[in-house]
Amino acid sequence: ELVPGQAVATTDSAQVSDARLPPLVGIVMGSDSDWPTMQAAATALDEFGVPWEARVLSAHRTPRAMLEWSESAASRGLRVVVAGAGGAAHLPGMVAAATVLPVIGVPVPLKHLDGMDSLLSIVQMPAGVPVATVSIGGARNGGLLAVRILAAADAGLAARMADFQADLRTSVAGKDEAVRK
Ligand code: RP5
Repeated sequence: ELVPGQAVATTDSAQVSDARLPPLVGIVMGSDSDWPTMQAAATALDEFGVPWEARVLSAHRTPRAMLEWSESAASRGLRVVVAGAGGAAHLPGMVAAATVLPVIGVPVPLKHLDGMDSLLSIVQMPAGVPVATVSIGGARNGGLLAVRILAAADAGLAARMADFQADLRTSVAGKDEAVRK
C-alpha cells in the first residue's frame, strides 16, 4: 500500500497522502535519490491535509513520460506542482513548459557544487515560463507555498495557514523570551 513517508521505489511508483481524496498537488522529482529532500514537501502538505501524489520522472531519462504526466496534470485534477531535481536540474522548467499549473521548483543539493548548479538551473527560466524557485533543499517551503496557492481559493485552508503563522509567531516569541535580558 502507498503510504506517505515511504521511499519512492521505481519510476512508475505513485504515492498519495490519502487514497480516498484525489491529489491536488503533484510532487515530481528526477530520481528516487531526491526523495529524502522532497519528502519535506509531502510532510508539509500532510500537515494541512492536502492530498498529493509523488512521481519520479526525469526530464533527461524519461522525457516522454515526464511530458505525458505534465500535459495531463491539470485535467487529472492537480492544481499545483512541486518539482525537485539536482545538478542539471531541468525537470521543473520542462514541467512548467508543458502545463498551465503553477510549478514550484526545489533545487536538490548533490555532493558537488552544494546545490548551486541545481539552483541556477531551476531559477534562470526564460521569460514566459515561470518557475517559483525555493531555496536549495527548501522542499518544506515548496510544500507550504503550494498550500498558500491552494488557500487563495479555499477559505478553510487559508484559516489553517493563518493558524500556522500564528504558531510561528508564538514559537519565536517563546525563544525571544528565553534569551532576552
Ligand atoms: C537529477 O540527477 C536528479 O534529480 C538527481 O538529483 C540527480 C542524481 O540522480 P541519480 O544519481 O539518483 O540517478 O536528474
